[in-house]
Amino acid sequence: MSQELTLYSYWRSSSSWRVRLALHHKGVDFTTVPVHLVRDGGEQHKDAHVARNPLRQIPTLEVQGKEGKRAYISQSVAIMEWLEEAYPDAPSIFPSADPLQKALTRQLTEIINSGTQPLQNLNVIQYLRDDVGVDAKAFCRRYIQKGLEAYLATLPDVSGPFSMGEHVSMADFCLVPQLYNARRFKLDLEPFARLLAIESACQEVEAFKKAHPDAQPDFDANAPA
Ligand SMILES: N[C@@H](CCC(=O)N[C@@H](CS)C(=O)NCC(=O)O)C(=O)O
Repeated sequence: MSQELTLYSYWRSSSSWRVRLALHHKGVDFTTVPVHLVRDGGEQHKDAHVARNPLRQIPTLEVQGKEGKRAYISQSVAIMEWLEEAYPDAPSIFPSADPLQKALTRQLTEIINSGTQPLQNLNVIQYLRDDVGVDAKAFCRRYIQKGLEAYLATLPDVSGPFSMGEHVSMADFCLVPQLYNARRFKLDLEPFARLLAIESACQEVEAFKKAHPDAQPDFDANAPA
């Protein structure tokens, strides 16, 4: 399938990073349109973006819909699953076609996607900090820790450097950005040696180099931590 894809993204958005990983892993060309999550109150709240993503989040992928109309897909996991189906001949985001291996990959994916990242998202931090008046960073750190503990405990007993064994997968696409966020929230990662070893293996893979926040067109070296 050949079509123009546009990714609405922010350089250090972990969910956008997952999608960049899947795109580079599959070798699919795309154009990045940065949506700055902080500047000017946050571009995710502008009408043009809300029309693309009513939850006021990124990523959103703009694709070719029916009869040449553009369509928008939000939710990083839905986007990665769409890529898998739209580009079946490109490298898979699953370790194998075996249904159990796919389910185990999705399980790890959801530990990050549903069980961890939403509890440390920007709008949650802003609400806790500005409206509730609690230590938002401590809250986020707690839930990132719980998420990573669950991920570690759930990892299958397989040989190979990646979460699902010999093949990089969608689970790794979620884990690596979440570890980056863990560092931003100053979580002690010492108890997570196996996760750090997976991260090191991933960092050697070309897709991970291309998708890294520092390599994005909107990367800002002076952004506050
Ligand atoms: N489940 C969603 C999560 C998307 C999400 O939380 N995006 C964050 C950046 S990583 C965002 O846009 N936050 C904006 C805000 O909180 O205002 C997905 O996987 O795409």
